[in-house]
Amino acid sequence: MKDQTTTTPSTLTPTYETSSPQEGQQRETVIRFQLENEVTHPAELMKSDLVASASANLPGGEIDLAKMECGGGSNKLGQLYFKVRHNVEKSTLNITVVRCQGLPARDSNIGSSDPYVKLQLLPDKHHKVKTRVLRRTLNPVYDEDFTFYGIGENQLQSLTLHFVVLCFDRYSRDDVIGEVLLPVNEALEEMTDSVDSNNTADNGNHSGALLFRDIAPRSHKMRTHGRGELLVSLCYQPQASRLTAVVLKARNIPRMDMTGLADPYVKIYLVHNGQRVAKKKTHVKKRTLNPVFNESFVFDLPASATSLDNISLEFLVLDWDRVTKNEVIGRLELGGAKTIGTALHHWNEVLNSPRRQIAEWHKLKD
Ligand SMILES: [Ca+2]
Repeated sequence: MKDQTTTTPSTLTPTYETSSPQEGQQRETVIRFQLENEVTHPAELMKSDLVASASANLPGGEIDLAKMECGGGSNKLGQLYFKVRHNVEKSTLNITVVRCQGLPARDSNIGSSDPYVKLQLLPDKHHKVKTRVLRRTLNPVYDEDFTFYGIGENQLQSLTLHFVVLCFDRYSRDDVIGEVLLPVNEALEEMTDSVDSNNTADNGNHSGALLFRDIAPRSHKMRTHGRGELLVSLCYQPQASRLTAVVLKARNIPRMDMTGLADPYVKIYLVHNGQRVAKKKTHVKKRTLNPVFNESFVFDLPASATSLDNISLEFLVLDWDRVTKNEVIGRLELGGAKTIGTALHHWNEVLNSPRRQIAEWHKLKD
């Protein structure tokens, strides 16, 4: 099992209690922390990142099997089912990740996926918890409880639940299937409504109510705001059979961290005949959306490459993350048959002006 705990930021004082799952029992992960900081821009977060999605309630706790078997409705990313409870006396917020249904198959070989769910309370993203990974299923049932301590009633309106559904990958980066964002207040109201409408209220015991949301694409915020732009400079030296790439800077990087910032760095691959033959990377620039790198990389072309005909450079801009795997923000490919737009223009300039450093801005793509 992966590490449950996260690094402690200076403004919070969390402790963790994790009990191991036993057969037939819910596993419970308890997180205690005291919010000392006030929220920075909750309203702004909501505006751009909140994904409005279908909000119909399922009757308390009941699963529509017919719907489940045909993949859970029209959303191709599936649905997430969960429960949210707040205990005023104890100042605890309890979230149960119940299950997902109709997830897309990420492993085409077996037509399945190894999904798990990450949960954090925004705006402080440092307290991530996650469910266990369930193997080879598109309808995983987790029933895992996560309790956040030290959450008073007055804090509820500034907090947002952020679920990310991922597919575990043993060999590479875990794949993000999608996400659900929901203000805590809204979730609690819906829990209450759901209980009332089903007439199962039992002295504030909301165990019968179950919320669900469509899982939205993770790229939502990137589609809205773009993936940012990258300024790179290239120089081709035919005699030395060498290509120099300078990663100068990037701008308008999307807010990967929900704190309003990102920690970008750039990976560069030299591609020959469709194969990545060399790899370099810049340093990570922490907490910025407009990083300045100014790092130069020299690529010696493969001996069999007598020109730039079958050569291209692939730039990947990634967001470094202390807790989870680094996520790709955007890509740029210079050279190669599919190059168009500014990339094609830039590449032609480089070809036509050997031994000159030529810089150009490029929009990052997915
Ligand atoms: Ca980050």
